[in-house]
Formats: sequence, C-alpha cells, structure tokens
Amino acid sequence: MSRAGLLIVSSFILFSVCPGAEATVQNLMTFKKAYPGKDAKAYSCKVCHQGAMGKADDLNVYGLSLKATKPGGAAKILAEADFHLLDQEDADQDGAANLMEWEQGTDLADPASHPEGVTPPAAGGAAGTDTAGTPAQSE
Ligand SMILES: [Ca+2]
Repeated sequence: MSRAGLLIVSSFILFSVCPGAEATVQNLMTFKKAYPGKDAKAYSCKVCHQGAMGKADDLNVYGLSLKATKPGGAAKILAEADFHLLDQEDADQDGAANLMEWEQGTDLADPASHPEGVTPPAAGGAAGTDTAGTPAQSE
C-alpha cells in the first residue's frame, strides 16, 4: 500500500473511533456534574460500559437503559437531566434503584452487586410481583 493510501486508511480508522470516544468522555463529564461528590475512580467508562474503554457497542445494562431514553443515536450527548430520568429505575433488576446504587457505591449494572438490605427479585420468577420494593414511607 502507498503511503497516501495508508494515511487515508489510518485517518478513516481514527475518525470512525474518536467521535464515539469523545461522546463518552463528554457524557462522563456530564455524569460527574449530575452526580458529584464521589471518589474520582467512581467516574469511569464502566458506569455505562462493560469495558474500561467506552465503546459504543459494549454498553452495560445501565448504559443500554440510558440509550433507550434517547432514540436515534441522541444518547451520544446526554444532559444531566437525562441521567436523572433513570434515578428511580433499576437497570440491573436487583431491587435497588440506580440512584440508590450509585449513592451506596454498588454496581448499577451488576445484579450481584446491590446495597445491603435490598432483596433482589427472585431470579427467573414472574415479574411484576413487586410488593417489597418500596421503602415504607407514610406521606
Ligand atoms: Ca446492582
């Protein structure tokens, strides 16, 4: 391959990888603004992605639920409010809301990781029998 050809190919690879990576970095910064006050290592690509390198096609269940709120690729640029839309959702179905998991430092995308005292719904059981999921609050 000629040098010019090599340059074109490598430029193409660079440009096809970087836009996604930039979006991930920007989303991570927005996430940090939306949920400040944690240890620096809590803010990694792994909040929304399975790997430490935030690639578009390796979203974890929390990342996927974020993406589902923004059809048509709009999830590449998320606002703080977009994250908060899912505060009371339970992406990994372990019985703890996303915000609760974030505050307690457990994994939003791993049903095996949840705050103490939370009882995950029976695996494989019928969904929709959620009687114990709500904390007792009389208001
Ligand atoms: Ca979890």
